[in-house]
Amino acid sequence: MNKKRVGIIGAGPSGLAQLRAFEAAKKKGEEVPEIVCFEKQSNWGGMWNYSWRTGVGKYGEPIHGSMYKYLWSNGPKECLEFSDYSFDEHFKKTISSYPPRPVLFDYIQGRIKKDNVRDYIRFDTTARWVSFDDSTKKFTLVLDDLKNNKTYTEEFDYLVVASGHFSTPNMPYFKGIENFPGNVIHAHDFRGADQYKDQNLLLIGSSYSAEDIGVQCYKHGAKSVTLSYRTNPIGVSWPEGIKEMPLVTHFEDDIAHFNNGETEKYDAVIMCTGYQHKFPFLPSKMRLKTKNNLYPDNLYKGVFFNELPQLIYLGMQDQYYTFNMFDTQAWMARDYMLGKIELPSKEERRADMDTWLKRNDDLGHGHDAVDFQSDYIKDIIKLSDYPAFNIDKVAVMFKEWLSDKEENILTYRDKTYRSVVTGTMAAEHHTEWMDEMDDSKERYLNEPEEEEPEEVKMNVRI
Ligand code: FAD
Ligand code: NA7
Repeated sequence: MNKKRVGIIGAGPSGLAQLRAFEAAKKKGEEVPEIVCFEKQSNWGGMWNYSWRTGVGKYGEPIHGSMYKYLWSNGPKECLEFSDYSFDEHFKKTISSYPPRPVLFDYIQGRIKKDNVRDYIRFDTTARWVSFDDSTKKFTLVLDDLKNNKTYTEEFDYLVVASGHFSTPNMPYFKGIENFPGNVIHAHDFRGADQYKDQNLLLIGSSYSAEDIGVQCYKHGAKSVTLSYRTNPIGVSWPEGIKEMPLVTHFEDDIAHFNNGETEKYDAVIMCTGYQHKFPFLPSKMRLKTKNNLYPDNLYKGVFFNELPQLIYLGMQDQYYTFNMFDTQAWMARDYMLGKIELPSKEERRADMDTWLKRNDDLGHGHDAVDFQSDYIKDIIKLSDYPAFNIDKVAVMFKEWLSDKEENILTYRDKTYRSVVTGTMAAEHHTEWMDEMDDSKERYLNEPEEEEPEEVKMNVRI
């Protein structure tokens, strides 16, 4: 009999989790299907694979990356640690709770390099279109080999969509913005705070991007930062130089008008207005249609597309948990594809989703939302052999993280947390985050040499 075939779109943390899940089964002697992962970039890591480019890449594909220079983890690393590959195992030393992007990228790669899964990935290959044949129950993928400028098709029994959902900007229009004389971009194209030094900046939005880009620009020398909110302000106690204002109504040249009647002049605008779930390679009936929230509708157990469970989506929820959630999803999805998990009827799946959707509708912010996602992970982790980790303790850490940010948005990254995987307490970083202008892995992992005292230097000169 022919082996079943699994196609994975995307080699970011979610797609890599799927590859790792199959490798784990293989190591236990289980027979696994033939797997091919398609990645439109030249390397793995998804968002964590930093791109200095904006707009399009060297083959004319839209740039996927939304991360920027000086990006540091925005939550404690202890909340995302792989439970089968600890930070201690990777770095062989104790590191702080909030590493910069290159350090987390290194960690992601460390686990996957242990297995020879790179061979499963076809880089520089974009999934262009998907169709499903109801009689053969197979997917046909139209793929573009970008390097060789060639289109070809392949058939799969299961399709895993791991293409991420923080890449296609949601870019609202505000009257008069077309005449704004300064720079107007979306957070997706923000590549670092340097260029905003000495500027008066307006950021529209009041979630993670607005918070972090605002703080980054403040840290790197912006003259002032205003965050404009539509529904709720972020509401932490901001330092002098950052403030929150209600929503912009319109612009007159470089002047923004706010809906409380106030006006202010700005040098640049950054839309921190979130992202669209965008799947240009999927026909409407297979496409997940959702806003960014903790329980997108039509995904049973958060991953199986209810109309067609052979179509699996990973990492499509808004995220408190990241790497460890993608893992629990990927392990469960693997066991379904291996025939070890049988799904209930479509109606039963609908009823299960409805229960979660109802709870999601009634959710408050903060702690409630953390508990919701923790319960979701508890619900699915029991379906596979993904190594258990103390989810309740991670939930407590998330809640402390929320309080740390409220207490001081500039210093929360100096706090340390204890790993639920190894029990190790994180080290304090050698430099306080507000004084740390270098986000390189080398600088992060090595204690900087102490500056010679001034009198020694003077002696040398004499
Ligand atoms: P992605 O990382 O987006 O990877 C998707 C992959 O699919 C990409 O490699 C892409 O090239 C590929 N792809 C897309 N379409 C196609 C196609 N048609 N054909 C082939 N390949 C395709 N999480 C944290 O835990 N901590 C943080 O501090 C943090 N900070 C963040 C900051 C920013 C600015 C953003 C945008 C996100 C941040 N996140 C953070 C969340 C982050 O999205 C996740 O950590 C993680 O990257 C999601 O993994 P993913 O694999 O689902 O998606
Ligand atoms: P989010 O978390 O989806 O937040 C989007 C924000 O944009 C949110 O505050 C929205 O306000 C706001 N928004 C959306 N549309 C508008 C309009 N039209 N006008 C004003 N404000 C608007 O996206 P982020 O980019 O912050 O975070 C995504 C990921 O990137 C996250 O995982 C981080 O780790 C990094 P609302 O509250 O809906 O009124």
